[in-house]
Amino acid sequence: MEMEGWVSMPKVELHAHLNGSVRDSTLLELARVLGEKGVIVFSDVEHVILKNERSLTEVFRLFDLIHILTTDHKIITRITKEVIEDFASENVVYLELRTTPKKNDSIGMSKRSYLEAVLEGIKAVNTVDVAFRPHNADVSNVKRSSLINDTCNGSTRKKIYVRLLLSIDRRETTEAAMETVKLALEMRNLGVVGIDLSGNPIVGEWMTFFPALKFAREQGLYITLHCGEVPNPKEIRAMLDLLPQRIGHACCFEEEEWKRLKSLNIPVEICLTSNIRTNSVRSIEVHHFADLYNSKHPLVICTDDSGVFSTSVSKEYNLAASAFGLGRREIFQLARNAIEYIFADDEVKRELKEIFNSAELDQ
Ligand code: 6MZ
Repeated sequence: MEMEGWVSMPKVELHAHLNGSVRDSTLLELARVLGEKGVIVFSDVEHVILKNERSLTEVFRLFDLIHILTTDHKIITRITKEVIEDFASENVVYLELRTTPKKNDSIGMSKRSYLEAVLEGIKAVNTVDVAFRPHNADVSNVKRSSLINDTCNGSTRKKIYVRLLLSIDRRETTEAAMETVKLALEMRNLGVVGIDLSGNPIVGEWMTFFPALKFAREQGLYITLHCGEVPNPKEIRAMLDLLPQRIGHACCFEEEEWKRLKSLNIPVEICLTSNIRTNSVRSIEVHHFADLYNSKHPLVICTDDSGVFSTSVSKEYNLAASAFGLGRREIFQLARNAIEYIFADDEVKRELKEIFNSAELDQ
């Protein structure tokens, strides 16, 4: 199938890191400005941004560079707006965007003000209607009755649901992680639905994050964890014992861990290009997608970092289809199944099902 076919299909994106999803053109523009100010040497970073294959370690070095480029409330607002518009332009109808609230005293940034800048970015989106507050909160940001392709003033408007997950970086302390969870709880009626644990998988100890994650779970926040990006059986077991509502990656699982995951039926966020580029999985032919798909384990195809890995949800669907011999119908069904694994209420699920049903009739 042509790329256009994947682009036009409604899609659900559940694993996208804000700073990993920034357009190259924006990163280059930001690098140029910082180069002129003498903060960085533009030519040094240019080739790093226009990248290719890179190891997991190099990816985390790149994130440190991206964070230098995006350190500013205004820029956080801008990239949030652009990232949502980019996903919406390829017909993602439900997006869970995750980001790590950052504290930076030198520019007067707190975790809260960082998150407020993200929320500003959501409100600034103008190519598409954005529904980001839970239904039981204020719904004035978008007409409740409007579905996708709502006709407004004679023109057709698209709609995207956006929910936020706050990430805890594995470099953080227990206190910093706890601060993120408390912030998520305070911002619940503004579309924050859950907590993610991410960052360099060889950094940090599970017991550092556990108290904050346990607290988040007890408070009813949804939890998704980067799990098994590197071999670490002890941590994988502890993570599954927390009963997260989803996990990301699951690249380095052994027999025992697969058994446990499958018996718990925890949905897996699959990021094919990311896993291959970072060498977390040797090649697409041996990717665990195939086994999970064949055993009907809940999974969802996601991008991880569409900017860093030069991908999109459409490209990931296309890759899954060609690598595993799946047709449009099967991929459509996978996207529709993902509705069950989203961190939103039944009303949103019902509306998304309607969107998929009408898209199916259009085929
Ligand atoms: C683990 C990852 C990741 O939060 O600054 N991140 N963590 N594994 C991955 N696989 C390649 N890709 C991204 O977005 C960037 C941050 O997301 C996490 C890292 O902590 C990275 O610094 P935010 O918006």
